Amino acid sequence: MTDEKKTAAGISRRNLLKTLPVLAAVPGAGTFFLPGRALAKEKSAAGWSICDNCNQMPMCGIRFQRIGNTIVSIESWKEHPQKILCSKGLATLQRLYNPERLLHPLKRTNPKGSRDPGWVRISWEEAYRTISQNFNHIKKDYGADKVMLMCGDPKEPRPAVMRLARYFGTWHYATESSIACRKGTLLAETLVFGQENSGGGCGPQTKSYLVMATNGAWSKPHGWWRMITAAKARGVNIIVVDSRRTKTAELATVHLQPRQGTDAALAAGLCRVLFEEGLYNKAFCDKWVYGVEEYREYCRDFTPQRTEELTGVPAELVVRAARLYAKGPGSYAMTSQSLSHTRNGVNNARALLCVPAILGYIDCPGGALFSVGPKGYIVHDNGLTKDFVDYHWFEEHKKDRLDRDFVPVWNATQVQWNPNMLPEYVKEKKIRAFGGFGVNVMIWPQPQEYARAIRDMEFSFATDYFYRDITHRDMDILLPAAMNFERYAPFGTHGGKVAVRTPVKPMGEAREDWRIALELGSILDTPEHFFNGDPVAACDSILRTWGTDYRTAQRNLPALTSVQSRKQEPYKYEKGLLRPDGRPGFNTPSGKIELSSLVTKKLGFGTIPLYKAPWQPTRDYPIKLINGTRAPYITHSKTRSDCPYLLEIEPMSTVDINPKDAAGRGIREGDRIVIRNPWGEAHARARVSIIVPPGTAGMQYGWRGNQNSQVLIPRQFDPLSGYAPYFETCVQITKEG
Ligand SMILES: Nc1nc2c(c(=O)[nH]1)N[C@H]1C(S)=C(S)[C@@H](COP(=O)(O)OP(=O)(O)OC[C@H]3O[C@@H](n4cnc5c(=O)[nH]c(N)nc54)[C@H](O)[C@@H]3O)O[C@H]1N2
Ligand SMILES: Nc1nc2c(c(=O)[nH]1)N[C@H]1C(S)=C(S)[C@@H](COP(=O)(O)OP(=O)(O)OC[C@H]3O[C@@H](n4cnc5c(=O)[nH]c(N)nc54)[C@H](O)[C@@H]3O)O[C@H]1N2
Ligand code: SF4
Ligand SMILES: [Mo]
Repeated sequence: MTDEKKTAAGISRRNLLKTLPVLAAVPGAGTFFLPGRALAKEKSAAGWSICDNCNQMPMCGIRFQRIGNTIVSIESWKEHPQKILCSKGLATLQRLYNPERLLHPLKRTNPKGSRDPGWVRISWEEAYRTISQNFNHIKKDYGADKVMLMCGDPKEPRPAVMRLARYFGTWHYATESSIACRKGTLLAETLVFGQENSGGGCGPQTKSYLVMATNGAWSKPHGWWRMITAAKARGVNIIVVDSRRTKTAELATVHLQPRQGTDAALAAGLCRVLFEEGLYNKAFCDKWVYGVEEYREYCRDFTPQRTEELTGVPAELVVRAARLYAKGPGSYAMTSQSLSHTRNGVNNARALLCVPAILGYIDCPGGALFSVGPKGYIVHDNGLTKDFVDYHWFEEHKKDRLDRDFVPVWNATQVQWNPNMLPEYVKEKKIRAFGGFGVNVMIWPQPQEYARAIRDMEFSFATDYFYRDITHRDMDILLPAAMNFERYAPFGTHGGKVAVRTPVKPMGEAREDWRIALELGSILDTPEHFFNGDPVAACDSILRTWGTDYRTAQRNLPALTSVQSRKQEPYKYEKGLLRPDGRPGFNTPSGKIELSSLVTKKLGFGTIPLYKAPWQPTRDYPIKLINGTRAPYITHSKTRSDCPYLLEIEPMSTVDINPKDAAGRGIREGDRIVIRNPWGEAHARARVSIIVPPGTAGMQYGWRGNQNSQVLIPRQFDPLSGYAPYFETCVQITKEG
């Protein structure tokens, strides 16, 4: 890319560089720095923060050098358990000083739908006054539940925003996880095991490891990649179930490559081998697993040959993988999304979970241990603690939520609302106002319908780092969010240790999301519930229950601070440690692991996880598209414009296409291509690669304009999770022009 070339947001590289004395990237050295000549006379000091550039949770540790209030270099925080910054982590410094950042509150002055919203700068006071007047008016006239609050993929604002929803009084609180991300596969775990776990680790006693549709080499380059390469070196049998030949799959002892959306058939085939050959753990099943006979009966038809026909996985590999995995103790990794992105997604994930379940690999030494944390900590909800967000209140109001008819199983099991029918709710005036923290309408299939829903609301506001045209143009108020280097909250939790930060002052008038949520809460409700708007006091309310506080933890830096935490132990189900009533067993209706779910049965959604044939390729649309596989240097929509350094690696939407499919279409590496199906059309360029098998294409979603692949996805949802079929649609790919 030349200096003059504009990025997606219209920032030129020269423009960016002008804001800084010199900006140099030295990824090889693991340091990203700007040796500022103008700043050189002041003394430099060290500081610590946490990377948020793949939005996983408070994740990898960052050590930085500052001169005055300017951060001049960042590197890995060596005392932190997640200590190797990837390219996206190093690029957060470039994001921090990006001249396109939102730095002041803005309000629109032209009517919604105008080409130019007419943004003008306003004070924080005016912004808060406008938001509270509008929210209170809707609350008074129609009820607080007509206001929706939402966090996009950014996980860090969530506890404060959920608390805001609770005390404002709306149970219509949604996150990217209740739209499309990890809650779908966690729902599968909840139905089978009675709780979320997100897979298990691969510890010293683990002998076999089943990787269920995650390419952690690229999506979790922190601890997970180190863990699995160490496992490989120890001789652990790694079985990877992935439709593509990924970097993770290349480590595998056996790679099972099912066609997308066929995992329930593959799982039934694997279980059949385990049942028929007597390899399953009969004693464990007799005592702790419900529905074994029903599922075993169902699996009978899934002979290795039939499994091959349905999934494309060679029969002999099905048998080999089952036998190998049975040489346990074994554990498993679970994708945080890919399996749930087909119309049968939750059942595909549930079916794969039956494999470790019937082998008894759950919560045992070397198996998938259920994770534990400090008191009340919700490991997979980023809600920090149940008390902080008042889970109980959200549980009580599940029955009042709008998703009750749309996705009854979701509604019965989740505290977060699934808002995927938003366009309909807005038309019916069931939702009238919107408050979003780091939201992106492109997360949804047919995003233009959701953008219209936001436009048709009576009032809406959002906080973000940047102005995002498609999401923000029809909002009423925009608020500038402070970045990871500029905020206190939240802290990171890593087992029994917490990581806190020493932030610099935010640029412009940006404020941290927690502060915005707490200040709004103080106005809309009462300051006592919102720590008088102080994020550190809010963190302290949690940390004190764990035996420490923010300032103490800051004094311990760079060491992390140990907190009171439950110790990890196996066989928690035998000791009554998994159920709220303290009785032995799993937290399911039967008290056992449920291959046959009493929850889905009660709600009329069947019992065992059945295979349902996914959409099949046709003559007109012969290629199955995986619209959303992760690339190592991209996160969703955002890194496209915020970090020009990353954009140089991949400057436009790039689609992996198999050499056979490419040759048949006269497509060569780098050619411009068009992807079409009955729902839409998107442009991209081709990367000819064997990472995808013939008949499959893969790409990372999130590009804007005519590269927006989200228009290819229909609004047809998995009846259990309400998630869209991002990984199931069939397309035609042709050379442009
Ligand atoms: N086709 C397809 N669609 C998908 C997926 C897929 O694989 N394929 N994946 C789904 C999944 S798993 C996910 S997680 C979502 C991605 O979810 P998205 O919501 O698309 O995620 P991002 O683009 O990372 O970020 C959203 C916005 O938050 C802003 N932001 C980032 N950090 C902060 C912060 O700390 N505070 C504030 N206020 N703003 C912030 C960013 O600038 C950006 O505008 O997409 C889902 N949709
Ligand atoms: N670099 C980077 N890292 C990220 C993110 C990012 O945007 N960029 N996003 C973060 C987020 S929000 C999430 S949710 C995670 C997701 O992280 P991962 O779970 O690793 O997600 P993906 O890479 O989308 O999908 C994993 C694999 O699923 C395979 N797959 C697709 N469909 C099927 C199927 O039907 N069956 C089987 N067996 N395999 C299938 C794909 O080939 C792909 O290799 O990554 C997180 N980490
Ligand atoms: S993996 Fe990379 S982007 Fe994600 S938190 Fe770590 S350094 Fe940041
Ligand atoms: Mo996600």
